[in-house]
Amino acid sequence: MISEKPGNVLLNLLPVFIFLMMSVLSCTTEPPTPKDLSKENLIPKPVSLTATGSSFRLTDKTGIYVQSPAAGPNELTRIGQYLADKLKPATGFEMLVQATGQAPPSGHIYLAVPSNDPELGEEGYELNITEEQVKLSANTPAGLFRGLQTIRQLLPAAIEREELQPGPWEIATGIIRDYPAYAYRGSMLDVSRHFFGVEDVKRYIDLIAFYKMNAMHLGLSNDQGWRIEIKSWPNLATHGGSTEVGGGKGGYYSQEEYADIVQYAQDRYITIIPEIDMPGHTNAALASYPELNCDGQAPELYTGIKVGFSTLCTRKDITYQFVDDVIRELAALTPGPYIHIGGDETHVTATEDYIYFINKVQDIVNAHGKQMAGWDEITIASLKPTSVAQFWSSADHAKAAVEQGAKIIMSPATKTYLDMQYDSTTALGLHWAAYVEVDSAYIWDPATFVDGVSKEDILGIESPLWSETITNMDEIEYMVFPRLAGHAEIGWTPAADRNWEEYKVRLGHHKARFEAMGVDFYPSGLVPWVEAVSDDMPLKD
Ligand code: TNX
Repeated sequence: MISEKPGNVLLNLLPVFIFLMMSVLSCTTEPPTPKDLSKENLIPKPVSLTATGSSFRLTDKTGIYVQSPAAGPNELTRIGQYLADKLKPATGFEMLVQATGQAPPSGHIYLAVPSNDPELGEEGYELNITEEQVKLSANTPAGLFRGLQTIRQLLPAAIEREELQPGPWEIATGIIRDYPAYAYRGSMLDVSRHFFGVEDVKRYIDLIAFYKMNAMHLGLSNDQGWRIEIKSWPNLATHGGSTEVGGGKGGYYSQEEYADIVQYAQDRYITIIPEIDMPGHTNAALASYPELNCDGQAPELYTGIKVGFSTLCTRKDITYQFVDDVIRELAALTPGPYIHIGGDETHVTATEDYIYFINKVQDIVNAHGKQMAGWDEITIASLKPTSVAQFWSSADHAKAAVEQGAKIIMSPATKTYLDMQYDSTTALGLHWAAYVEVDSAYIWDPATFVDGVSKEDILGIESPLWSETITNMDEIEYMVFPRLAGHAEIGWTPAADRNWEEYKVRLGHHKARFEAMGVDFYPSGLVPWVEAVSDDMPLKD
């Protein structure tokens, strides 16, 4: 054992000393620092903002008040506690969360619902910041939750750090009124080509929540793996989930673990959209149960990255018994409205068999109380207006959705596929659709991308991360960031307010936030990255 030298002990105490000094300073009644709300680098950019030039300062006396009893004190208290927990590590402040029937005293954060403000809709919020109070109001708890992300972004980036930081913790004063352009703003993580555990999925959820997304699509099955326990067909997970691309050990979520993910997402007002891909992309299921194959022979498990070679046997009754059991168990675990049935790249399914299959599966999904979502190929079947087509490449399929009155989720591969390489030097990912640099991922408009598909036909936008080449959380983050921030803005901010030249400057300031959150990101040469300012730096490494 090496004993510590006295000098080292003093050095180790330095952060504590600085913190004590800052605490003393923050207790004195200094005048508020002038600050310009319009210079803050918010992503997504808010719909409207008025700056009033001063600031509100968080101190160890600041509390969080939630309006009670509206919408049930428990839910609002939980949201207030979420904010308190986010702010605590870096500030060291133990913010007390308390319910109140009246306007709270000066010096605090106040969360209020409902605000009966139709313009704000389901997820909008109004943030009214004065020297005396930060008041966040919304029609719904979901709206408050989105607004809390704005409060995080208005604080110095160091607020995201896990260790104590010096502050000061000031928020520019003014009024923000903000609400999303599209109802659906999501991302997909393919957990089947490579398996990612519960903690990785939760981190992904937290990261998309920071950019106000509200949907997380999980690719739970594919040729290379089946990742969710199905109690009535147990081999799906135990055998079908036992490997992954490259031959690693794979894995699957037990129903309890999956329910935990769903709850974690729900607490962040994020809907989980589970996908079981069929009738193609089914080798893992076919390998687990021979009776699902037309010839009754189970194939070997598959660990390569080819697509389009497998199909369920669409004319066997047992196939629909299987689909019914899987959808029933999944629907019971799914509070959200959609079950995604894949339906893509069925190169070895005859077209008439494919249409027959999708029509039957749509009925099964509906019978279990859910709406069917599927990749754009499903539009060649007879879609109900409640079904949703996810556009990834075919304009004709997108138009077929519109003709049938079904809504569209926009995921053009050339713009939103997060597994597409940034350029020819990117080590991870693929490039069959395009190289997608950070500017290209941002510069497009869902409402004009496909001729004949307009904003009213579109539910929203989603960025999928396919995981053939992605094996761990660092690699996930590198492909997702910073492109996902741009996709989040496309889904939230009106098209007329979006401009790459202005956006890239705001994005440049998010470098400090990525670093504070420990997010591994691609430092594109197209973005004017801004180094963290000194008060955003950690006190120690
Ligand atoms: C196409 S897009 C696929 C996926 C692959 C992806 C790789 C779509 C609906 N299917 O199976 O993982 O390309 O980029």
